[in-house]
Amino acid sequence: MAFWDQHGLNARRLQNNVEESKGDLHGIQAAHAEALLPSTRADAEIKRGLELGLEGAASIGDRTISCFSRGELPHYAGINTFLKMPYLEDVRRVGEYDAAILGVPFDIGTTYRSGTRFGPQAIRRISALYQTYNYELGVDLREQLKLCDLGDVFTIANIEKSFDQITKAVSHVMSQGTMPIILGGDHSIGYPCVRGVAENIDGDIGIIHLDRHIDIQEKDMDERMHTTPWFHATNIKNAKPKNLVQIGIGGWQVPRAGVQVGRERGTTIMTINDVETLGIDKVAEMALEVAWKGCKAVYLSFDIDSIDCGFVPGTGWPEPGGFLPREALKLMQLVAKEGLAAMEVVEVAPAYDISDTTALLAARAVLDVLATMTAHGKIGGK
Ligand SMILES: [Mn+2]
Repeated sequence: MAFWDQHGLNARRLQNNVEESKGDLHGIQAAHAEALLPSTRADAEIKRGLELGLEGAASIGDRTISCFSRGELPHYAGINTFLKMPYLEDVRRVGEYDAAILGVPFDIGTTYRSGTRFGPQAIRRISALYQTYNYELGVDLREQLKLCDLGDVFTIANIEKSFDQITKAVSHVMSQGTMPIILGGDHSIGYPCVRGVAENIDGDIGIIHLDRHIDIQEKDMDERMHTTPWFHATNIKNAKPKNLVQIGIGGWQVPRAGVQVGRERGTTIMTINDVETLGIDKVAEMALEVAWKGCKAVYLSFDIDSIDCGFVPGTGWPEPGGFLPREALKLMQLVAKEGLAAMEVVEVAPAYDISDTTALLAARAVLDVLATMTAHGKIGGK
């Protein structure tokens, strides 16, 4: 039998196998799972749009289209909140929501390029590209989660006073039983954010930190800059350094002052080399074990510069050799399965971004975390 004949037989056999076993494919299972999701809130959004935005012109055949855009469509229209979720002007009502987006337009803690004060705006704007449904995760956030956008914290040109504003804002959201999702801003905000979360936890809190930088020296140029959040966060009584996991650290931008503190305090540090050797599943398992040990809650800090700078040019201290986007997304999904008290995405600087890819990945991280927590029953139900 000629080689090509044999090849043809194998191909036919493979085709038969695929037909028999394709039900095992994630892709096929996800397609079936979609049928079980409700569309109640999507229908309500269309009804509301027709009421508030008037019915479409007579020539438009699709009668779900309103005259003024008042919902998800078109994706290029509208005044952008995060994922076009409701803007909650009255922050006293935040307890009605499962999770709340809050922007922290703050970048005076930067030590090289500034510009992350425009991070929240950029992330919100490009988040309009996304639907509320994710095929692989089988979740429709609009239907399964009550999410609002609180707008931004009023930060000023003073690091310490801004920290107090940030802590007060985050603590308020936490105190109402709502998960804060913080859009930075530079990484100095990690400290006041954790402070606001920790004071609402009856017990210890662990921190999972994705970064190329160690960010744990006491001061930088005499101030508490974005190189310092974990020094101060792990001074908080119920945020102990033994529960801080730092993943993706490495390269030529890790100051020795920070390395010394990490060593002295005994934080758990994993390089990209560790990630490559162990694999994402094992890294997530170890991170969860360390962060949750003796703790009641875990905080996730995602520095966008933990990703290889080829994917995220829009950041203050770009560094090659970090995570691939899908590695970081997978890692965050795996840690979100166990539940998170709060999450921050920091260091998006849109002035240096190209085609919004940096801001897009920041939005994507938030969505993946929320969807994973929803799928695993760790959030939702309000
Ligand atoms: Mn960093």
